[in-house]
Amino acid sequence: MLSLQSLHIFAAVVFFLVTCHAEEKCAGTPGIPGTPGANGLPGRDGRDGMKGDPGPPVLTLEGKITEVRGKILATNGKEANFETTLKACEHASGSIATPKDQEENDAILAIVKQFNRYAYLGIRESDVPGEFQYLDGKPLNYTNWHAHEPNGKGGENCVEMYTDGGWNDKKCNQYRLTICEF
Ligand SMILES: [Ca+2]
Repeated sequence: MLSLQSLHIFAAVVFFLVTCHAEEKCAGTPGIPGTPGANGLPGRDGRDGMKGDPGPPVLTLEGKITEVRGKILATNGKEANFETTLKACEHASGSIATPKDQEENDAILAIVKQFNRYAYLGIRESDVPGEFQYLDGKPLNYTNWHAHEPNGKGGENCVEMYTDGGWNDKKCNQYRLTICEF
């Protein structure tokens, strides 16, 4: 049985996924050439979107959506730079995936592994080089840095998740799997 809040979240997630299918605007700026591999995925999604009835889109969510303690994590399967990822998530009334503990990190990792693509997280370097914080400026209460990371010292302002769940500070202009939370 779904609560009203769950329905709102579900609607936001479906909007996020279906909108991306229809408009194909979630893969970054058209001016920068994408890799051929990245272009292949949106094509498959497009066929699903054309069916239009509520059944098939739900089926396509398998592996794209997971839930941890009421927080829903979803990917549209697209790769985008950090800023574009932020916009895509906000456009869907969500925000970029931000692991606040091991359980949430594992849930994001499940999607990262499913797509075998690194993903940006909702964490950014502060004004102090080497110190990272949440996007609202609050200090991190959980970290899962990969060995010898962070090592950018002011030159790598974003954070990506590796396919083993470890974090790496990274430049913000790379193409990474878009994962939002709702
Ligand atoms: Ca690094």
